[in-house]
Amino acid sequence: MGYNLTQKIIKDHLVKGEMITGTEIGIRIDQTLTQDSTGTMAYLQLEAMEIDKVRTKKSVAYIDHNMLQQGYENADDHKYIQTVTHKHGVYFSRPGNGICHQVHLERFGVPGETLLGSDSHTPTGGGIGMLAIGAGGLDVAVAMGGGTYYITMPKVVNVKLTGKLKPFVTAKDIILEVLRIMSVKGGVSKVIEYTGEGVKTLSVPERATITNMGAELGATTSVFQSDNVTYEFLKAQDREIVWKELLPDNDAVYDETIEIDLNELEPLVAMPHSPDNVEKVANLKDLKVNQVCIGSCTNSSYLDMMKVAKILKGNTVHPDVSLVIAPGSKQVLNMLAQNGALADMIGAGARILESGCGPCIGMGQAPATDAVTLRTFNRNFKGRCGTVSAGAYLLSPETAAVSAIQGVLTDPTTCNTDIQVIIPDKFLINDNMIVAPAKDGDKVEVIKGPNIKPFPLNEELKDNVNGKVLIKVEDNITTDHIMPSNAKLLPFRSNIPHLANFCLTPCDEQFPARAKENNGGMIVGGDNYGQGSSREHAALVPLYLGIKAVLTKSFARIHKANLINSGILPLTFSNKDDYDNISVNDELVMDNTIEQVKKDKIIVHNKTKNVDYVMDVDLSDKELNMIIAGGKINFIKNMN
Ligand code: MIC
Ligand code: SF4
Repeated sequence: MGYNLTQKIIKDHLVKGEMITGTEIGIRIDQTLTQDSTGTMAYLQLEAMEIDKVRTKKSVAYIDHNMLQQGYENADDHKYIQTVTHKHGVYFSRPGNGICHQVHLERFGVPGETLLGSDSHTPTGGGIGMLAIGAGGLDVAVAMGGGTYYITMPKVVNVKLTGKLKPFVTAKDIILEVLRIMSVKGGVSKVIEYTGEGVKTLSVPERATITNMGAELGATTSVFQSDNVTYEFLKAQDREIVWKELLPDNDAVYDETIEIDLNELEPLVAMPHSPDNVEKVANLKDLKVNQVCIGSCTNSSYLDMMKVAKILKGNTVHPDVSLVIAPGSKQVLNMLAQNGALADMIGAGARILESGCGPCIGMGQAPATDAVTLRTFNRNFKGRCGTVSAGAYLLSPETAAVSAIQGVLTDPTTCNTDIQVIIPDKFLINDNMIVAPAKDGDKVEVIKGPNIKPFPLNEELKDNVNGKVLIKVEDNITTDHIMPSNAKLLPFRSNIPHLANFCLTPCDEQFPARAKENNGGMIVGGDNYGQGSSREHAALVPLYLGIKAVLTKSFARIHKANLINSGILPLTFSNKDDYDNISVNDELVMDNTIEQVKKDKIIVHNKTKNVDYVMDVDLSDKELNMIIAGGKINFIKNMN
């Protein structure tokens, strides 16, 4: 029996366990990446673990999220990350150099290697044939120290692509189609592997658009083969030396197969407020548009930007539309500036933003009240754009650009501009915004401004865990709900006490006050609780507020790991109907907790309603020990 790509890479990196689906395995991590909004925490944790020098093949710290210096806070974070990385052997990508995933693909990604990143869109690296996984900052810090990364051996889904995309139908439409088919929880515990003849027709940036937004499926990661197309991309980046061929075996076996005929695909759009709420653009045409944003780690490559420039050239952005464009990296922006495409964008009235995440994470460009905003991004959760009443639609750069001119959502296949762009033979290579780590790290002083506060640590698990239900939320609650991020909050990513005042406020304004009044308690959630961002703040802030357990129908992968790392019990209802029978303010009691959790099940007694719930404790032995120790840092300390 042959291996698929996922199995091949895992096999090469397997340190613990066996490749048996559903069991825990440990893999060696070759590369790590962090970005600034999760990075401060990751490096504080690296320091707390007393790791002198990173032990990976390459670790890179990017500054791309927190780019509005409204006050000293962001600048403090940047200074801290720059100095701490310089000291500990990490490459530092300066603000302005671009979005982590775009730059990593261009300048660092290596086919067949593993990449762990403190950002949920790390799977972008799957476009170049990496096994690239998003995780909480603490897991990335451990990997930087040479520690093994543990995951559940995933199922592997074969998405077989046949045929070829029609003009103006794009890679974004492929991933939107996969989201339509699988939904935002369809990828949990799975790796999505793309195969079939259609793969050869897709360039590396197109493949990366698809693997990037695989995060929205809840998948562990997504991966493409490394072939001739990969070679050509790496050669144009002057990095063909790192290329190696990586193909699935002819008799590779998959757990599921989905077939998509690229010839049949049409331009698609994800409607508010979920990336899987997919509809054909043609069915929504003439929707009046107020704002169009082009960029983000999903769609900001040179290829995307050139197509947009060709569409905009000689046209004018509709008077009722604000069009903003953020090219993904300095390389892309510089090339557009040199070849005149930037002038075509500016000439049409586009507002050019710096190369960073910007509006994707609500760092500026919040749309007007009730606005319709078209975005080439990957998430359209309610309020993420900065305006709760606005509706965000996710689509391709081509659809976005054509619609920006028309002022209404427009099917781009009706356009007859020639937008053919091929990957250049040589990209513009200038790594002058990447700072290599210090040769003599000991001499580097780490600078921590007043915005950098210590992170909270949990206590050992108690034998009796009691508390009130402080909130009950529905299915698919995102980490954007649990720990909102926007221009006002992002500067406080290293200040947990401040962030705690905003925890779960999009669901219930009173939650932080109630949690404080009651000295903590429990959270009750539905299915896929904690989907979305990798931010461990969505666990650290509940920890700070005294949350002891989260009871749900099911969890999203990264958030569950972050809860365990923080020593908060993640429990799932054995009988999902029990969810209906639990209310806010109910008093819950767990007796003999330690004894019970070891048995994979725990009885939670609802004192108010006088009923018992059987909760599943789905933890590996290692995770169980972390929970008992009061989180990963305590667990590591106890081992030493
Ligand atoms: C996101 O897209 O939600 C973010 C902001 O990039 C997050 C990371 C963070 O919250 O800092 C992610 O995707 O992990
Ligand atoms: Fe940045 Fe948006 Fe990508 Fe997150 S999804 S890394 S905020 S561009």
